[in-house]
Amino acid sequence: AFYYTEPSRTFNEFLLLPNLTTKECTPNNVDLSTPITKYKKGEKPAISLNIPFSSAVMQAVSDHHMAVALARCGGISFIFGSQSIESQATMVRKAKGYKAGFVVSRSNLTPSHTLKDILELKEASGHSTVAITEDGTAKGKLLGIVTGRDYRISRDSQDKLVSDIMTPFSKLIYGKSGISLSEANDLIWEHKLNCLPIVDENQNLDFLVFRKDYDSRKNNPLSLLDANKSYIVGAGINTKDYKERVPALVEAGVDILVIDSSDGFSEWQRETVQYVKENFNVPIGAGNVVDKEGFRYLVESGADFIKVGIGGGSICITREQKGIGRGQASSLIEVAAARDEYFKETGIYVPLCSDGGIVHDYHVTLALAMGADFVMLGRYFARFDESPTKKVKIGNNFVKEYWGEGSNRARNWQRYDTGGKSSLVFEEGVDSYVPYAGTLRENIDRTLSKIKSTMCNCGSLSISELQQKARITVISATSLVEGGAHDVILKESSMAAE
Ligand code: MZP
Repeated sequence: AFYYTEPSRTFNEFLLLPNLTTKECTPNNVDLSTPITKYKKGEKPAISLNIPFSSAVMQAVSDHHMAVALARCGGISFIFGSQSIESQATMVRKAKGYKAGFVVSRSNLTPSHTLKDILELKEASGHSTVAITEDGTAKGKLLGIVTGRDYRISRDSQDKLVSDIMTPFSKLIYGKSGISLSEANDLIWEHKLNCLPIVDENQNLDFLVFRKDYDSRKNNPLSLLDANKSYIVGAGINTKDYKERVPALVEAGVDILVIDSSDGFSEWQRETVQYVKENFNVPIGAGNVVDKEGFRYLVESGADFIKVGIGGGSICITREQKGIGRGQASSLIEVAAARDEYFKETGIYVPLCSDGGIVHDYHVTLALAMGADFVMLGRYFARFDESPTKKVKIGNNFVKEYWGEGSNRARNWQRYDTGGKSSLVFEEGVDSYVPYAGTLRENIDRTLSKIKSTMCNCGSLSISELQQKARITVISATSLVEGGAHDVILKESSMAAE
């Protein structure tokens, strides 16, 4: 046997040291955009994200609702593959079908309604509702109401609503998430567009509302806004039924695939990657691996990004059950070095996704500093309203259900198969609860603020700059204690926040 001299380490064992923070190094100036598909030096990746976050390929995490919510924030979901091909393709189709806008409904609306009535309606329904008036002011004649896409009546028949109901009032032209209201106003002014921008709760453009006589063929603002009509959506596949699953997902409009496996260093993965590369023009990630050999094997098979991590997931018991795996930080450090070496040799940059084991927000920053281009999280997203699982009250607290793909509940045997029976022979994951944490948007905004702030401490305005400049130290067990509140008597309010 070969023995590693270094122990296998987790994110908890590291800290970042600050570098000089220059005056222009402020959180507002930090750019978190990141590549997720390989690219040649000097060229641009086919797909990049605005924030380095992806949600896990899990039943309890990534369905079409999560995909839309996370894409709206600039990240990506990989819709879970442990379901029938038809239902996964339907989820992809739904997520792709959701446009970056809302639907208009005239139900309950008569010409005599005032803006006040509409606002009351909004309160009563609990949905985000915006009134559209002829001149865009509260005094103008009411043209229509715009409701959130979760508006009950519209949920199953959005397309019909858009064609039947919206048209008489006004035309919606979809905008691009991530454009701020002031940028939108600049564009509107510059191109003399006679329209009303509708923004989301963060003052980012959701869409533009035009008068119904607006001729978008002559002057299509989409071309003026460098815009995607739909969100970027990923999906997980396995190495068993890929010849049937991949065509259906591609037909449904999937943008990127990932092979979801607990151990990706296998000939099955090579065959799956090669099949996709030979037959489709859709990028595919592979994994999971924890070392240089696994990285090389999958990249040389053609993978567009590599997923790193075995056994670090919060619901994972693979290390206990089978005795394989590696501390997430050690895996990432070795694979990132292999990626950099490969880049030097070939001029091809292969993005890395650090998957599993992120517990604290700062673990994301550490993962990026250690060479990850984006992270994949399960537990983190499972806590939010947008995850597909039930919210339950236990004692005085709300929790959400969260179970592993290798648990008896998910029975995703394809993820763990090493050849043999087509069934889950023993469990590698648990069924659990996680504390309910509210909406994805409010939580991710807080996490992003922390990441940006740490990046400023490290004097870095982008992820690649952080990767180059970061200075990281291993910490001792006693300095870990020093890092939390210590030697004080905590007041109750602080204990609750702990
Ligand atoms: P976490 O964010 O909850 O710590 O980890 C999520 C990751 O755990 C997933 O992306 C996946 O790689 C892994 N996972 C999912 N199911 C299991 C299991 O049942 C698992 N063992 O390890």
